[in-house]
Amino acid sequence: MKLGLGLYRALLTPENFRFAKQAGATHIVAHLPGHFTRGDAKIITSDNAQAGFGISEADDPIWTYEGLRDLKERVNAEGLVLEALENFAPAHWYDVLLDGPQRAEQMAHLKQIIRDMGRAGIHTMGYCFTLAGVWGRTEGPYSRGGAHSVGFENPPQTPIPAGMVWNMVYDPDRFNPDDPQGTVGVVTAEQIWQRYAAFLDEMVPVAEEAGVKLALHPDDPPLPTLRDTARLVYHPDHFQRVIDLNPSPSNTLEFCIGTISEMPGGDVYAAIDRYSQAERLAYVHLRNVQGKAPNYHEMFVDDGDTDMLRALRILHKNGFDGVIIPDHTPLLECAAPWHAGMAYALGWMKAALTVIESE
Ligand SMILES: [Mn+2]
Repeated sequence: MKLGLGLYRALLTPENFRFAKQAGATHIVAHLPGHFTRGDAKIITSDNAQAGFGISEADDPIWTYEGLRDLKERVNAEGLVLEALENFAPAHWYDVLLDGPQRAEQMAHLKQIIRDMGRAGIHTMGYCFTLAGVWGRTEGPYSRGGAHSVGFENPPQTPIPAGMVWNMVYDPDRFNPDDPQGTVGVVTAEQIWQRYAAFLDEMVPVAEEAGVKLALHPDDPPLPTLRDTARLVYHPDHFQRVIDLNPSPSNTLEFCIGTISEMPGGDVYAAIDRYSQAERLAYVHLRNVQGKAPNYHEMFVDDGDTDMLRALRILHKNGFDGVIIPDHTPLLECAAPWHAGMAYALGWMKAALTVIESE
């Protein structure tokens, strides 16, 4: 297995690439949409603001062939591999998710992104096919020693305001959380699976030709519906339905152990065993959690419901040789909370891999 670090858009700097390398990582996953920074010190993947994770920008030049090629060159220049991109910008595919009037145009753009990735030599695209996205999280001193992390505490749910999808605003003119100009409305399980199947049917052949794997992240929080919209993968068995939709090796999983452990009725070890044996994991998010949806808190990697050493041993036993990254981690109380949290997780993971691979 290989150790990687996920970096948000604003963190894709030479300094952070060197930080990753110094902490033992060899691979980078670039999470492109989103504004997960507030000030220099505080970076946490939660936002109580009504605008969710912020405004999704459609015209970020990183999404062109040249932008992707330059990103890869910058990562390579520090002696690292750019393993994957994570998540299309909501502004690029809201009507794919909503089955709206610009769907065809947006699908054509997503296909172009996949072709450009292949041409630039970036071979995995992580994505999450979700309408409500990661919504409703709280933030507090939930982790060991009062370290700040995020959680979900079964909040009262409001419909998704028009102009928002994936917990980001794609149309600032329409979006008004105080006086919504309509809502996304109810989306049934049948509708979301239909939309997802249509997406896969069109995207998988393009991904195969480009030499790119599409890697689906499960719904976080894993609930049957969120804000009136049905979710795809909220139990480990649902991954099988995803695979059965299209057996292509380009149809893979962004295997988030944190989200899986939050799934009511799921067995995280059985799920890891099943899907790693099936060789369906593109890469792995390692995150520990206490509790299950709809009530859980994120914890340090060594301090939650999942025995991470056992989880990693199962991956190793099944020959998984891909990249594992810390997902999110609690913030360590110091001058660089996010970096310290990530360095802690990476150090623990590197030690765990050293032990497992020497057994
Ligand atoms: Mn994840």
